Amino acid sequence: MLDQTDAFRRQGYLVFENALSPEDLQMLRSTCDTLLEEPAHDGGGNVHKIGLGDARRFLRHRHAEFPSLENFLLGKKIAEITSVCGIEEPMLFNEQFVVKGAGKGASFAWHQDGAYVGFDHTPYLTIWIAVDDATEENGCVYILPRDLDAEPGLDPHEWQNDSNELNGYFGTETGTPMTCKAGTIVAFSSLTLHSSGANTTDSPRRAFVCQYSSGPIIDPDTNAPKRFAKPLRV
Ligand SMILES: O=C(O)CCC(=O)C(=O)O
Repeated sequence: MLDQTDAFRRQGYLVFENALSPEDLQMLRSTCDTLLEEPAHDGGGNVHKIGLGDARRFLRHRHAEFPSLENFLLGKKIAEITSVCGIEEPMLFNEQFVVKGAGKGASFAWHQDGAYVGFDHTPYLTIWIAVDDATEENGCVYILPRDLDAEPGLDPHEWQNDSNELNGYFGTETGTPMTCKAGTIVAFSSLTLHSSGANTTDSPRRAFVCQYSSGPIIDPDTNAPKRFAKPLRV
């Protein structure tokens, strides 16, 4: 485990293949499909409206309505992953499905997740879960490996009005494609630059993203936790 924790610090991400039980994968699929029946909207953020209708949908913050999802989010598998990635006192900070529509699914520009927070905070962990197989054709995630101790900060990001997103990398590297089977977890730091491609296939590409901080992330404007601050139940 120390080796894995060290690898996470040195490259900014870890991949866990076959990480989900068939039951949890099915639960994520059915929850996502239930939410997809609702009309598409702008992604829901107060500051950043990153949704693009059916092309890039963010189905967010609904776990309290789905007890099996909440159990998963606060349960044993998440405890294992957060522990390996060095998150102490893990708390659920944020969660959302990310769905790229069939044949027209939009890409997502290079960014560090922490750039979307909007104020200084301790870096946190993003757990990205393939709900469908992820391929370069259907919009898999790409990662730029990062040594988290050598490069501990946020890079400058620019808001792009045409594509409703922040862009935080303007170089030429193409990144490492996270092609994987459904049920794989890619865990990366909120400092790790990542992007995702367009979905050119004729099926939607579903993923689930949940994020864990070490203790709450307090919004200085409200003095209250931003989004969630739910401790694990294990
Ligand atoms: O699932 C994707 O396409 C990427 C999602 C992502 O980058 C994010 O939620 O920060």
